[in-house]
Amino acid sequence: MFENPFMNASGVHCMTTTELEELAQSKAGTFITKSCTRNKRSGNPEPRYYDVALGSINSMGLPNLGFNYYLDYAINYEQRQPAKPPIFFSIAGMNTTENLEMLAMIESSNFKGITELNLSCPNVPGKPQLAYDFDATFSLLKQVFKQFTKPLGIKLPPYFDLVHFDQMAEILNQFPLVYVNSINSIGNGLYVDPQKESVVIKPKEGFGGLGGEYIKPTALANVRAFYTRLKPDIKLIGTGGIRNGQDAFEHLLCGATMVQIGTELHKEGPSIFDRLTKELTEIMAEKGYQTIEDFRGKLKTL
Ligand code: RRO
Repeated sequence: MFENPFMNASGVHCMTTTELEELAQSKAGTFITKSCTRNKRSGNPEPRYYDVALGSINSMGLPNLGFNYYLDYAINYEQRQPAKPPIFFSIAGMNTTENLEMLAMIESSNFKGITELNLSCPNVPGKPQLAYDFDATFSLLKQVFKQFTKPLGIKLPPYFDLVHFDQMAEILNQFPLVYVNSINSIGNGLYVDPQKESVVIKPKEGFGGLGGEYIKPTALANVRAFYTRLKPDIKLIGTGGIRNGQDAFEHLLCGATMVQIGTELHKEGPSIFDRLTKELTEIMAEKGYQTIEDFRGKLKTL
C-alpha cells in the first residue's frame, strides 16, 4: 500500500489546507495533518521555530486550526482521491477527556485513514510529554481502545534507556496499535547564539524541541529498539534526522515501514520528496535491492 515510504512529519508544512494540498501534489507517498486540539489554538509567542546548521529548535506550542478544520479536509481529500494511499490525521488533546472526545468523533465520522495520537508534544508550558509517564500512557491506551476501532498509531518521544524501551514495548504490545512513530523532537534543548549572547526562540526562555541532523542517532536507536521489541503487527514509522536518501535507507534498515521528514522539509519545501525518492532509488539500485522489503529491518550486528 505504501510503495513510496516518504511523508512529512506532523507539524511541518501541514497547518493549512494550502500546505496540505502542496504535500498531496508532491512526490510524498502520503502525508499527515498538524497535530490538532478540539478548538483552534494560536500557540506560543514568536519567534518559535529556528533553523540552525545541524537542525532546528522549535517551541510552537501546538498552534492549529482546530479538529474540525483538519477532519473536514481529510474527509474531503479522501472523497476527491479515493485511489490514493490513506492520509494520516494527527491529534494531540490537552488531556484524556479531549483525546477521547476527538477519537469518538473520528470513530463516528466518514474518515477512512489512519489516526496518529501524539503523546509527545514537548512545548506546552506546564504539560509534560505524556509518554514519559508509563502508567498514564497505559491507562490512556486502555480507555482509547475501549471505544476506538479504526486504525490508530502513536507518536512517541525519544527514550534513552534500554529498560525504558523494554517497559514501553511491554505496554504497547498489549494494544492493537497499527504503528509506533519514533521520534518526536528531542524535548527541551537549548540553542545559544554566541554573537548575540542570546537564545534564538522566545517561548520558555529559549528551550525547545530539537530536530534534524542532531537527532538522527537517537531516532535510529528508538526505531531499532522498538522494531526488535514490538509484535510484528505494530509497524514502525521512522522520524528524525532524515536529510537525504542515505538517512532514509538507514531508518528502513533499522525497521521503519515509513519515514517522515520534518526539519529538512521545513528548510527545502515539498520538492524535497523528489530528491529523496531519487536518492533512495539510486542507493537501492547500487546495492542491487529491488524492493524495500529486501532490506527492511535487516540491520547487522557485530
Ligand atoms: O506544536 C509544537 O510545539 C510541537 C508539537 Br505538538 C510536537 O509534537 N512536537 C514538536 O516538536 N512541536
